[in-house]
Amino acid sequence: MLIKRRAGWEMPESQATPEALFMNRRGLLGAGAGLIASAALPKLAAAQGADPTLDLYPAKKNTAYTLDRPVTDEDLAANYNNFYEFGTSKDVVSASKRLATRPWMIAIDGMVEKPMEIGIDDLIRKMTLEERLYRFRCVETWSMAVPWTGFTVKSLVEFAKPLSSAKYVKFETFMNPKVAPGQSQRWYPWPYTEGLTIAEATSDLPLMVTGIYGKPTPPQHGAPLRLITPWKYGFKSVKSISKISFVAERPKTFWEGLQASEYGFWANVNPEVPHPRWSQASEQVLGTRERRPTLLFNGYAEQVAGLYKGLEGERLFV
Ligand SMILES: Nc1nc2c(c(=O)[nH]1)N[C@H]1C(S)=C(S)[C@@H](COP(=O)(O)O)O[C@H]1N2
Ligand SMILES: [Mo]
Repeated sequence: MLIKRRAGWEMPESQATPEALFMNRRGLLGAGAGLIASAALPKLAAAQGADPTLDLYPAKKNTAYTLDRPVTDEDLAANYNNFYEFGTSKDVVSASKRLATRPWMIAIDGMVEKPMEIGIDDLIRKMTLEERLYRFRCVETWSMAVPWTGFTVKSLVEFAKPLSSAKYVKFETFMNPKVAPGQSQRWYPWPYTEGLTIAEATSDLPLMVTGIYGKPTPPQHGAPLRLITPWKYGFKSVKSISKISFVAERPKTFWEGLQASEYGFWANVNPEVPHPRWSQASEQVLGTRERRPTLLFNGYAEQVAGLYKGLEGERLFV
């Protein structure tokens, strides 16, 4: 495969996958493509009206979360995105406008007292929105700092009432290749899937994000609902979620499905554990010339290190 060389920190995650793997995937994944229930498919966007939850913004600021750097410029964050469903470049703004984010159903299923489907606006109104400033760190080594609006994953878990047999929460992005051209590339293990342990999910930091910069999330940032886990690499923060499942087995994540040696389930930020193509010792702060030293757990060690006691044998930082 021809690999186009770019400045180190700009080399995208897409270059992780050797062509051989692409070819295998193409063969393996052909069969399942027709099985998605059409009722649940997000549609192509027509002229979309005002967001039905606009009255909830700006949400109350949670001042417990502070930054060690300025907030990233809004336009910059909104025009430098990873969203492979709409292309592998950082410029997905116009392509992602094809995604109709209303109506939008979220399935909550698996090991729960009562599986359900709930409209995004009903779900949001059952939860308490708050705004938090978080650092964000992509494995490609760029970083930003943004105000997210959302509700805690912990409150979602309480709402879903999982059975004690559930050990993980699995999050899946919508699936509709007619809207998201990237999903026609069948060598990727769509739908984009991520997961957390129940212990991680019910800790304080993870957010189900519905907004950014005091407004509902624009499509390119993962509307209408995405995950944010600020102590993990950005690929954990799955966008445009349509299904949340409580399961007993560790879910196979999208990037693990592509290249397990480079992208694992845990993906906790650690400056001392390099990725094969990126030293993780420092990060490039978006919109500045500044490189800052990477911090263990992206600076959130105090809040999350305890989650990994007894798991030292795991590949916690890949
Ligand atoms: N569904 C989906 N979610 C995704 C991705 C993706 O390609 N598809 N990219 C991930 C990666 S690698 C990063 S760094 C962040 C980028 O989030 P942002 O574009 O809002 O900054 O989204 C993550 N969530
Ligand atoms: Mo990323």
